[in-house]
Amino acid sequence: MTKLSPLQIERLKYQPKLPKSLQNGVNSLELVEGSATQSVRDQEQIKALFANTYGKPTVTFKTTSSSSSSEVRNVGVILSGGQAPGGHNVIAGLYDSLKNANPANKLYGFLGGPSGIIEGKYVEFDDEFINAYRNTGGFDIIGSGRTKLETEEQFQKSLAVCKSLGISAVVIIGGDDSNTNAALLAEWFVKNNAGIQVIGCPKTIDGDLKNEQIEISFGFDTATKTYAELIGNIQRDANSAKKYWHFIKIMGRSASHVALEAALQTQPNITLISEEVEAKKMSLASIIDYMTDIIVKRSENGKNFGIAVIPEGLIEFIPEMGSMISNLNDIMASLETDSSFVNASANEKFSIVESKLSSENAKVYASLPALIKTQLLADRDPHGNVQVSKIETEKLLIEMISERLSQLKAEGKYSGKFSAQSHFFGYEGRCAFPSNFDADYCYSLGYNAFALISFGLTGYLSSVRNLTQPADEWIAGGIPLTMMMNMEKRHGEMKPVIQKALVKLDGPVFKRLQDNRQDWAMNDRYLFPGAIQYFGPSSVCDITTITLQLERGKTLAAV
Ligand code: FBP
Repeated sequence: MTKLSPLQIERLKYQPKLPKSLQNGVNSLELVEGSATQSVRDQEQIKALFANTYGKPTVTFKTTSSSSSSEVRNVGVILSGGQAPGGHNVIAGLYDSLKNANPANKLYGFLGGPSGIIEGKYVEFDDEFINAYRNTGGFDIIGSGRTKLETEEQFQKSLAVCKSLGISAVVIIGGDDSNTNAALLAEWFVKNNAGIQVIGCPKTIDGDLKNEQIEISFGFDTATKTYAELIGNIQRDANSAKKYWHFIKIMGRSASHVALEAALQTQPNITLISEEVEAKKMSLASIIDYMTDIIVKRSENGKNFGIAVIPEGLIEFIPEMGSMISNLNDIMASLETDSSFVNASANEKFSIVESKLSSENAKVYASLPALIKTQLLADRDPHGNVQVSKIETEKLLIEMISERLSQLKAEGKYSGKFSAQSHFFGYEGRCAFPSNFDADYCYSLGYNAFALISFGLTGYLSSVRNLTQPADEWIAGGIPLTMMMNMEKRHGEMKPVIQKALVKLDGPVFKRLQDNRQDWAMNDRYLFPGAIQYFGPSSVCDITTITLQLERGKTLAAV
């Protein structure tokens, strides 16, 4: 038997909290329907593509005094996309809910992400299996993957696998792209009278799958607290040695929610926010100017050290880069399978790409260091996105700032010392033990997913709201997936996808950074959040993120 760490042993005993409405199990629930919904944009196109699942009402649950019996159901579950703390608890919540409703119910886990349902690779869960994973981080219980479920052949194969196991509902735990898959599969199953429901669960550390009904995706809470701990530690190191500038890139493929939250928790000297860069049309040169200016001013105050937080997706939001990358994504859709390109040398690849890009975009591409040019050509993800985690923006910025400082030195405008360290915090936070918040939230999402299934719903996202209140007061329900969709270009074609939530520049979260960043730049107001605490006072163990608190109109405790 595998040896467990002391924390693992204690966390296995933790009993996650549930909203009051779910505490008596799904057999004592009544469904409350809200009003009909429509997609966030492109209503006519989305309605035409989702003729059978479009326009459904939002739903919530109410407890009834009577308890109904529940028919036997077999359910399949898939973990999809990047890991996020709490995924195991979604499965544990789903399992407990389904077994509580009827002990004859079965839960199957598809292995390795969406490909598991296509290839018929699965496990059946039992108590012993589930119990070993309660309140643990990671997705290793069944693994994850990024296969996109979208073709007729994939749907047919999924149907055959579900039929062979007697599965009448599938739960897909994923981010915006994976829940787009869930919506497509739900629609296809209804259209083909398959009798199989599909329910999504909002996962992603990036925090960009949210809206009025989905307050936050799971994993964001734990991941940002983990990154904030690491930044705090580095800040103390920088403040002790006073010799390095630390450039810290933080995950968040598109939106900067993770960087923003980690910055609010730690108060570094510089925080870049991609959405602001895009809105202000800041060129790469102007970002370098902005950062260099702070570095020079701090140096004049005798501080040749500091902390800069950079969102992972920054490069795509710099207008000239974004336009070049979008052009490049279209070109790469065909070049990736072209053997003469695949086998070409690095320099040949650069020339081929430059010859295919528009002249403006080719100039931008050509101006980049070879390292970044190569990283920009790395494989796209299955959704056609450039994999920004592989682009070392933090190194690009360090290189360009060093050059600028050398120029200033030569002109007698800078006499400091610039020594930089680069860091990328991403994978460090995705599989941490879920915080109490994520442990409770995920368990509730999974438990609630079965409630949606038991009412025969399909094409819904499991929703648990009112999250800044104690778990007792959380509101469980469901949101039609089509409500969150719009049309976007993927792999060079317009496709229906769930709209990503980006940082709102007129919202309270960004405003908190904006109001403080000048002060934080020059005066060191570093905060040291320390490691996530699982046992101890509620004021330390149960607080949610600053983002969620501000977005829900809570007043923050003074810092
Ligand atoms: P999801 O959107 O699937 O949750 O993944 C988000 C993420 O963690 C990003 O922050 C990061 O860019 C990406 O995954 C990295 O993906 P991979 O694990 O494939 O390297």
